[in-house]
Amino acid sequence: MIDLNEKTTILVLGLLLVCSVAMASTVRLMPDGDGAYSDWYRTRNCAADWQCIDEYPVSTSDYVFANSFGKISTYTFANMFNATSIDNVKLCFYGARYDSSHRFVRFGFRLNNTDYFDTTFSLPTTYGLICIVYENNPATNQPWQYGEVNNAEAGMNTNLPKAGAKIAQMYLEADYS
Ligand SMILES: [Ca+2]
Ligand SMILES: [Ca+2]
Repeated sequence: MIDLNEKTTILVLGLLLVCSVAMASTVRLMPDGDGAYSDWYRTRNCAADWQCIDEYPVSTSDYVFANSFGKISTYTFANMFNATSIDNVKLCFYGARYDSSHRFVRFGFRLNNTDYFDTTFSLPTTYGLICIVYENNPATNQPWQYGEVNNAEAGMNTNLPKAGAKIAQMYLEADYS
């Protein structure tokens, strides 16, 4: 039922799939500056907000925090180099609830001066790492381009009831080939 050309096509597609899986890499992009918003507070042992959350591996001795409605902070991140294909971008943060009555946070991106805070979490009592996977750029609903990743800000807001958290680390990870 499958003619030779179709078999060849299937074989080539299979090899391409194997090659792309084999060549996929991951780059981690740490914060390198404060973004458009900086409403969250920082512990006194870091000179700027972003310097509380930019270390890897994580240190919880410095962090940013908020425990009231309407606080937004975003950060800029180190750039990645030219990648032909980006499979996904993960927004990762190491966080804990502020206290039992301040535990919800909304995470997301700021892209081209527009906010996309679309993922809400109830954070755990003790610190934990959570990564949100964005297969597409939320501004375009298309696969990410590396220039879009480089220009992205990401962060969090407390624009919901019972909001509050401590964030000790944040970074982006891109799977690319
Ligand atoms: Ca950047
Ligand atoms: Ca920290």
